[in-house]
Amino acid sequence: MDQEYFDKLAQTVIDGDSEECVRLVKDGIQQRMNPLDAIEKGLARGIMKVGDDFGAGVVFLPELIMAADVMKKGTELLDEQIASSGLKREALGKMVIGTVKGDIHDIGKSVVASVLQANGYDVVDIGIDVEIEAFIKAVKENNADCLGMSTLLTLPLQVMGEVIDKMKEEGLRDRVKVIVGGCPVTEEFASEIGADAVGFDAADAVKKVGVLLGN
Ligand code: B12
Repeated sequence: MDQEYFDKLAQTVIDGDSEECVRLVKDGIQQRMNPLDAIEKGLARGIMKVGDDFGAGVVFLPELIMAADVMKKGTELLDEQIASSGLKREALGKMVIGTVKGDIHDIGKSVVASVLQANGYDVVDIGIDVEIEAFIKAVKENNADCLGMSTLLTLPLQVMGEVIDKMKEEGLRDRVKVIVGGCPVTEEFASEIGADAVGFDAADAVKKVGVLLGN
C-alpha cells in the first residue's frame, strides 16, 4: 500500500470516521497489506496527532475518545489478521501481559500482545487497570516465562516497580522475565525498577522478548 493510503487511514482517526476506517482497513486486508504497517504507518499516526492536539488544548476529551474508538475498531480487525497470520508451531514461551492499575489505555498493549502471539508466543492478555495481585496470580496460574506491563500514564509508572517487588517476595523473579513498555517508560526507568527490558514498539517487543527467552 502506498503513502496516500496510510495518510487516508490516519485521517479517518483524526476525523473520528469509523465507517471510512473500517472500509479502508478491509480494502487493505483484501489487498494483502502488512497489518502492522496499517497500525504503525496509518492508525497510530492519526491517534498521535489527536493526542498531541489534546495535549496542546486544541482538541478536547470527547474528540480524543471518538478518535480512540475509531483506532480501536481498525486495530481489532487488523489484530485478527495478525493473529491468523501466525504460523502454527510449538509456542516459544508463555507471556502474561496487561496495563497496570490506574491506567485504562489498551490499544498499544493489545497490539504488542497480538504481534507476540503471531510470532509464536502463547500470550495471555489480562486487560487494563490490572491490580498488583492480579498480575502475580496470572503469572502463577499460567506458569508464565515472561511478564509484560504497559502504561501510558506517568502516575501508574510506580506500580510496575511494585509488581516486580511483589514478584521477588513471592519467589517468582528468578524464573520470570519482565518487559515493560508505554510512552513514559525509558531504559533508565526500566533498570531503576529492576525490569529486564523495555520495548518501544511491537517489533522491538518481539526482538527483546526473543533475547530474554533465548529464542
Ligand atoms: C488514545 C488515547 C486515549 C484513549 C485510550 C483508548 C484505549 N482504549 O486505549 C482515551 C481517550 C480513553 C484516553 C484516556 C486518557 N488519557 Co490518553 N491518550 C491516548 C493517546 C492519544 C494515544 C495512545 C495510543 O493508543 N497510541 C497508539 C499505540 C499503538 O501506541 P502506544 O500506546 O504508545 O503503544 C506502543 C508502545 O508504547 C509500546 N508499548 C505499549 N505498551 C507496551 C507494553 C509492553 C510490554 C511493551 C514491550 C511495549 C509496549 O508498543 C506499542 C505498539 O507500538 C495518548 C498520546 C500518546 N502520546 O501516547 C494519550 C495520553 C497517553 N493520554 C493521556 C491522558 C492524560 C489521559 C487521561 C488521564 C485523560 C483524562 N484527563 O481523563 C485518560 C486516562 C484515564 C486512565 N485512568 O487511564 C496523556 C498521558 C500524560 C501522562 N504522561 O500521564 C497522553 C500522553 C496525552 C497527552 N499528550 O496528554 N487516552
